[in-house]
Amino acid sequence: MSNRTFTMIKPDATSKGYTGAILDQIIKSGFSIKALKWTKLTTEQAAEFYAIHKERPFYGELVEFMSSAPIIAAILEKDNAVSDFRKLIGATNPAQAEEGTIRKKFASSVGENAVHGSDSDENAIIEGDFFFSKLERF
Ligand code: FUP
Repeated sequence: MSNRTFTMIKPDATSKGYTGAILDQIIKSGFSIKALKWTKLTTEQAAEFYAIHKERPFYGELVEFMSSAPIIAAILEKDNAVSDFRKLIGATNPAQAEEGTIRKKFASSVGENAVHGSDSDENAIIEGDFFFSKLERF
């Protein structure tokens, strides 16, 4: 079990000014930041990042949304990081997310759901490597 996960604060949340509050909740929940970047994905980069969902009906919308405004990308560290972070963010659909979770507080729909959290240790590594070089993580 790895102690690192990868997250993005998505365009809906950065546009609404939730970046600081979300980072604050992440840090107060015991995660430490090992890499952090404010950037904006091109449609090509968003398409590559979400290539695993290529066949899903929402893929085009997802790629367009994820490249519509700046995002925060980060690598986070904590014991049991992947699973604890998924608990902290809540269900993909904010309507089903538990009270107090980041998606319950800051997300508006299943598409515009404020944050991404890796779903496995393997994907956490792949996703972190997508955004960060060795020189950018500590
Ligand atoms: P999650 O792992 O919770 O981010 O959710 P998924 O891997 O199932 O979905 C990845 C992203 O696709 C979600 F963050 C938002 C988007 N999505 C939609 O836009 N519509 C859907 O019906 C399901 C997911």
